Amino acid sequence: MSLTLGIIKPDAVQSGRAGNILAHLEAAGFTVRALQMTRLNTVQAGAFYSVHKERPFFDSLVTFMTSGPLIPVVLEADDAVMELRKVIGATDPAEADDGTVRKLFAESKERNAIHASDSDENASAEIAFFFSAHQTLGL
Ligand code: FUP
Repeated sequence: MSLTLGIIKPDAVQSGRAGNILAHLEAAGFTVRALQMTRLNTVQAGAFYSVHKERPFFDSLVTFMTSGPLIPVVLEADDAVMELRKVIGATDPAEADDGTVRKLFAESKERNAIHASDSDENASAEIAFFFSAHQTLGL
């Protein structure tokens, strides 16, 4: 078993889809190991997406990610990083496979409902970004 970080993004929280997305992830075989609702400020969102800081969509992405509450969730499964990437689908919901979270729940390429870590290394760093030691003691 391994861990990954998912984030139910502000669009999905605001539109009342968070519970359905969590249910979808559990039905897909993930176990929720830690979860919180929080908000990011501009510095925090910029740091989280710093890999994209030179991209034209960066400022808009940061504005979106700071627009409301979001729900980081630590998920466990066999090959969790790869499995969650499969279950969420392509970045743009218009290109996502049927049955994926983004196809079912996302509004657009930017407002795309969910984030998933893209490597084990990034999963560890992203879990530590949102969860402190006492929240992950059992992991
Ligand atoms: P993903 O790993 O599928 O979340 O996608 P990326 O890491 O490539 O992009 C991170 C986020 O930037 C996406 F979730 C949405 C946003 N983005 C845009 O808004 N426009 C783009 O053209 C690409 C990404």
